[in-house]
Amino acid sequence: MSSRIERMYSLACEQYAEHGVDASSALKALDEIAISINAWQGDDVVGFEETNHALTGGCQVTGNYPGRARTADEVRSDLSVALELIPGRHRVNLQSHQVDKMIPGVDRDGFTLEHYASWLDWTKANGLGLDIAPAFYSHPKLDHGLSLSHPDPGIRKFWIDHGKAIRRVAAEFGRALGTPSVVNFWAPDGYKDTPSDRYAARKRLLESLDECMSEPLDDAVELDAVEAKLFGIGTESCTVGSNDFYLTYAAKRNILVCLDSGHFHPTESVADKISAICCQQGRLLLHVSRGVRWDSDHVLVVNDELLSIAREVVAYDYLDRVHIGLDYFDASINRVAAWVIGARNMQKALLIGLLEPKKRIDGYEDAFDFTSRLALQEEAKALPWCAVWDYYCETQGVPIGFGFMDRIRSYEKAVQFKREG
Ligand code: RNT
Ligand code: ZN
Repeated sequence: MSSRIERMYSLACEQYAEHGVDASSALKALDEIAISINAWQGDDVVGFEETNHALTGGCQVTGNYPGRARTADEVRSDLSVALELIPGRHRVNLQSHQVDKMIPGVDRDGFTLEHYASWLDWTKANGLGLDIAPAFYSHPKLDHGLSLSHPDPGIRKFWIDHGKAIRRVAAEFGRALGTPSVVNFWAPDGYKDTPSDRYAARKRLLESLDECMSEPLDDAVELDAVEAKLFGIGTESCTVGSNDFYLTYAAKRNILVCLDSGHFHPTESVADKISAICCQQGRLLLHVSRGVRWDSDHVLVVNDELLSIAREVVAYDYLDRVHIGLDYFDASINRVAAWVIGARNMQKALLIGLLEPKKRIDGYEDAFDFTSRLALQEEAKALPWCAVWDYYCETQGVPIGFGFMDRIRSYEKAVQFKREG
């Protein structure tokens, strides 16, 4: 180990100790947090169904950086490089159209484990968890922008059967890997202009979801989550699955609500929602993302929003109940780098939260000394978390700082730039 990193770490430990914080326990806690990595960043949310389904449903990918993964094998190869550069042990999160292979005559409503067999083998061999989301978009059965809430029972049935199929696949993932697979339901359904009957659309969505989840599955192998969105491209006036709809739905059905940090009004604090939900409901799924103007899916940067979300996640010892997933897709930069930058930023933000002198700040709050609370919260921002982060990377055998770009440059030259189309 380089002595500079060690010296800086030990000085940082001293400084944190003066604030009553044990930096080595913070690192231990960080090391236990598995982040679910968004596999769809690797293929621009295109999937591998060997069809020409256009990308629909408001998921807008922009950019033409070379090297998009064209098969599940290529995504796994790219993910392996990313995972070499991200400290800790993590999970992989799939969109259901990221199949290993298609079986002739079988559409999404009939997907089984066979469609994902290599995903399971690969995650098992690498000690990773595996999550999955049914894709209710980019398919001709998404009609007039509607899937689970479509007025036609035949179309609804197709999507309901897809939801059911993916839950079964997930249960098999969970059983095989010994960690529950989180199934996230996000449907793009909505209206560009003012609908005449929001109620009927929501009633249909509700009934479809109930049917999707009608098969009882053990929490030890599968967990259901539902994700709302304020608006999307083409659904500016009404999203059927709004926040109020899903918050109520999740509470009544005792399932997870998924908060995507790019899916709310920009002045709304997602960080503030976490304790509000966790103090009443069991578990929570986060899709950590970065909204920029109308887009909800930029790569994570360490900004105030990310810091406050991470701080709220680690502050109250309920890490076992909050599942952290990344959700973004950027095709204008190297896609492996997008994973590495976003995941490492998530981890940095969690570490900064874990290193907060919370006991002292709590003490001031308990004494109604709000002046000292503010003063210490601000001083804490300048504590040397970076020395602790570098030490963690070093002990985990991953590159320190910008060093990870060397591996990405050599990989894109050797592998990604050789891909065509
Ligand atoms: C879309 C949702 C959803 C997607 C994935 C790709 O707005 O955030 O989670 O990002 O289905
Ligand atoms: Zn999301």
